[in-house]
Amino acid sequence: MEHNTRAAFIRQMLKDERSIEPSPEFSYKAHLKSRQDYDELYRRSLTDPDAFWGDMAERHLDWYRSWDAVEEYDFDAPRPFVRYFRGGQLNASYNCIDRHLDGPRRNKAALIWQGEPSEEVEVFTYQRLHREVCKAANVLKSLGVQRGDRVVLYLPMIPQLAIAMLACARIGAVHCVVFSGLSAEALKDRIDDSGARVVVTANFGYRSGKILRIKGVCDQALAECPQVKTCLVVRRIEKRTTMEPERDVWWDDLTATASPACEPERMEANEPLFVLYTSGSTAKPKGIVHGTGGYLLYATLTMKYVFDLKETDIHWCTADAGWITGHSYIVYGPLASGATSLMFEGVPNYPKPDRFWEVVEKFGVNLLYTAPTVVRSLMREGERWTCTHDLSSLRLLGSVGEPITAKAWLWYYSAIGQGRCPVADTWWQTETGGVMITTLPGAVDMKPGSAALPFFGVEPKVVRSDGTPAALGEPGSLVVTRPWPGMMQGVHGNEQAFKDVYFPTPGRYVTGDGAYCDEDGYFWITGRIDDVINVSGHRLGTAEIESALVSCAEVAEAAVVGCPHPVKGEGIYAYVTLHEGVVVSDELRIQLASHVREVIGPIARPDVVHFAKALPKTRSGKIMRRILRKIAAHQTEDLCDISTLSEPSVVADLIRENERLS
Ligand code: 6R9
Repeated sequence: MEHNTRAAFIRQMLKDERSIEPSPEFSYKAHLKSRQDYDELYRRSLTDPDAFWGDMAERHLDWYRSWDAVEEYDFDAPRPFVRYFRGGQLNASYNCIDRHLDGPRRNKAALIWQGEPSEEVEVFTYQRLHREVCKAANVLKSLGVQRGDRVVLYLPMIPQLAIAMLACARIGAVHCVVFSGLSAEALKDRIDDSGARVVVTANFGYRSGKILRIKGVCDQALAECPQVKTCLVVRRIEKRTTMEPERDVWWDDLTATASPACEPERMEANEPLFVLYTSGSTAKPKGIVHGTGGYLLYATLTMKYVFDLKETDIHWCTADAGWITGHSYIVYGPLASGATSLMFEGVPNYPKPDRFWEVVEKFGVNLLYTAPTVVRSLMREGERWTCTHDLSSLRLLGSVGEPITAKAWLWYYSAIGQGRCPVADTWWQTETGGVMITTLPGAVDMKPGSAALPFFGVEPKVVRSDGTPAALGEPGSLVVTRPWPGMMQGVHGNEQAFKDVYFPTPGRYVTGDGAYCDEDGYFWITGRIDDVINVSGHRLGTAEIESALVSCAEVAEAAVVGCPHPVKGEGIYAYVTLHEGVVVSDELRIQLASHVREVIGPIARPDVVHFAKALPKTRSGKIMRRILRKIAAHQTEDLCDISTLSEPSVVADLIRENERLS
């Protein structure tokens, strides 16, 4: 589609608000070919979940021992729980690797790694991956790691991250991947909370042409974690690295002599596969625990149906493996399916804004799964970056991480997909393990901006604050009324949080997102309704940022809210009151923003630091965030009811300062 035709198409579509049918060519070859196919399976998944999941688990995974019960749960109990395939035994690494070695997949590329430097490419066939994972597993064992032990992986997007995850899975250890962009303090908190004694890291990493001191950050964290006895260091870049002789060992040295054979542990289906930390409405990030059997089945099935995965596809999920999207759709989903997964170390706009399209062309990528923030930023760069590349290999486009506007959706569909590829918007969370709401490609019509319909077994509902069902089109809180196999099993070391955060009212899992449902049963996600902000698809708890701010001596009180941002989706807007006598200055503004960056990581750096004389509070002393959000978004005409404010003049001051800042 030429630029002008496309611009007209987008304008027209935005006006018409029409839905788009999948192309007949796509549907003809898809796993699900029609709405009827979807309806049928969806109905079966709800009417007889035991038969449905049992059948799927037999067909899609290899088990050492079958299960005694398929689905058991209680959302109402004082200690809610969920279990799948009780008594069943399997190993995730066996399912991701070994079982593909007997047939033609043996020499198929499992993982293709593209480093940030264009010339750095590595291909791991299933056979090679098996060897590398076994060696790493034996190394972990030699360091004393046992079944059930947690291992923290603080690694950039290099193959050793996937290898280390699978090595943990192989020996029954629980990996806790910490995104390598997080700070030393954030890493330290996670190491402490996880109880890990072994940490795996890399000496350096690349980002946008710069060298990151990953080991340096890790050292800083480990200085305060005396319980960590060993740090295994991957040599990502040949460069002088300080090693702590008592603690640090090189990955290369140990794997070089390790045996390439390691028998996988037989894990009960509900033994934990991993813990992944995520932000919530509390200051402390929560370690989300996922089990083995249910999670792996859910990742595998969603991989197949949501991405319409075919044997010959090259699947590229552009997320970092340090987040759930990478866990499920770079590592576990694709590999358990015997697919080829592309792992990319770089960023979309370095060295030029066509890096993604260059990678798509270079490897002939078929399935591309990325985030709206990437789509928006590349849309801004204009089409001169896309039109010079051959994107004809693309078959399907996916989106995840935050709501995608109809405009960005239509650009993605028409400029990248050339109107040929279905776009699967996929709504889900760290807690849900895999995709929950999506347009099953090929089967159902797409509505730009809507995440569409529930995946098999998922029963979402929109409810009002009193718990009653919302009417069609009425926004409310998105809840899920029954379990699904990818569902989290708990919060690491904090049983109470599992109940308090996710089951505040009995009987339903609360997502923290707002949504409404239209007359066709399509879900439209409106964003978080709790104290979480979504910056470029990264979840940040406002409480976490506030606690970083108040840890500065100058700060008396802080309130952080999200504000609209053209590229990041949401930006971070921090209201700060200072102690008596502290002088307001731009230096202090920068100092506070940098402090948050230090404490949490670069993604958490506030976009705006607003010094306020006072914050708007209710008479009972609660900060009125609703008002702060409106001021940050310049929506001051409709501040609604401020009658409960203890000091109404505070608001006028805030509005004045906000206008000055913008
Ligand atoms: C997979 C992932 C989860 C939060 C979630 C929601 C937002 C994710 C979305 C979306 C609208 C989509 N979110 N996908 N909102 N449409 N397609 O991103 O997990 O990092 O835990 O974030 O992201 O607000 O609650 P996680």
